Amino acid sequence: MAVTTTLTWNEERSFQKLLGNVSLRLLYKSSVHGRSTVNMQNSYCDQKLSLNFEESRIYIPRIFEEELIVKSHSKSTFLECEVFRVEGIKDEAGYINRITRATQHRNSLLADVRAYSPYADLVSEIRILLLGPVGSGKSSFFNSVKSIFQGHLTRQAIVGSDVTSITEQYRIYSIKDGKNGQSLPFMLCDSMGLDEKEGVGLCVDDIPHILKGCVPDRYEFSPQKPITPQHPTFITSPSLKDRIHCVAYVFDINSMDNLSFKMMAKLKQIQKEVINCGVAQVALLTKVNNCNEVLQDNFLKMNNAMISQSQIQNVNKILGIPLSRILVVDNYASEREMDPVKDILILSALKQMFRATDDFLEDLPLE
Ligand SMILES: Nc1nc2c(ncn2[C@@H]2O[C@H](COP(=O)(O)OP(=O)(O)O)[C@@H](O)[C@H]2O)c(=O)[nH]1
Ligand SMILES: [Mg+2]
Repeated sequence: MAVTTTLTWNEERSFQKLLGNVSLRLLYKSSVHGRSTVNMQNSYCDQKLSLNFEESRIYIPRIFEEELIVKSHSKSTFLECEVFRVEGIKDEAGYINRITRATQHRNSLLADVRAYSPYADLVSEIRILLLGPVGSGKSSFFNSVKSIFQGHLTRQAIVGSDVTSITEQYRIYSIKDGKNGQSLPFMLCDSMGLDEKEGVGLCVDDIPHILKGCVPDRYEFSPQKPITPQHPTFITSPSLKDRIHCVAYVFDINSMDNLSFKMMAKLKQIQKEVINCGVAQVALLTKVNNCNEVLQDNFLKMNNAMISQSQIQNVNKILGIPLSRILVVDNYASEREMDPVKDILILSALKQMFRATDDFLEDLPLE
């Protein structure tokens, strides 16, 4: 009689989905095949996955714990142990079709971004300033964009929210297309995070100087002391190319519903400076965890359900930014591989930033 799994139909489906819609073949079942470690290892498992059985306890070598994303505390016991072989991606429910279409769409967006040239060639590279609370994903957004153009995951900017990884330097990042390629027509400016407390985080008085292009790359922010024209590296007569052309307010989408009153007040204060400078504005919501459901089937538009989410409505209300300029992404954080659907959101966000910037450039008074 064929040996069958103890998983319910639903459990098996979610297991398959978790592994990327694979098909699974049951190779071993402890209640049928016994608990002989040697037997199981020799017959079924490659050397990498060596599970040891002793009195129904499962031991996973420490070095594989991380890879398998499990914690095998020495006390874990099991009722049944089943070993499956992953037999490739299942050609069902349009899975392959969807990935193929996502990859095609990603590639066409990538071509659009590569081909961008700022309005009327007024500048060769536009500058996009990332502004937002500490931990909202500003540095990760830069890393994600860079990863897409490098073709593999990179982590140039330090990320994280412990004291040592908080961005304190102003960084103006230029990104190359491929390892030895040309610089792309945009730069991402990563700033120190905002804090609701006065005298902590990026200083509001620094904002106009950043926007006008007076603050140099690698300037060390000092939360209680804004930069002044007396600073030795202050750029006294910046030109259009040195200016910020677009501000992206970056928020963790999950924290949007409980932004403190003080943080909102600070944001308003900052936005006043941005509006005074006439710079383009977009909002970038990060840490969207249902990346796959965010886009409609053709990948071209966001799902209406997504648009009506309260977090997006909130940004629209607080900052008055139109819905089409509220962009959602899921940055590369702890992934091991690139994902075309993540790339689609990141590249679409960049494209919208370019559109906003072009509107700003077109609107500049003729000089
Ligand atoms: N899951 C997920 N994690 C993110 C995302 N963006 C950032 N993170 C994580 O959030 C933390 C703070 O990110 P970081 O880029 O340093 O934020 P910053 O202070 O705004 O520069 C890090 O641990 C990141 O790995 C995202 O879109 N999705
Ligand atoms: Mg940072």
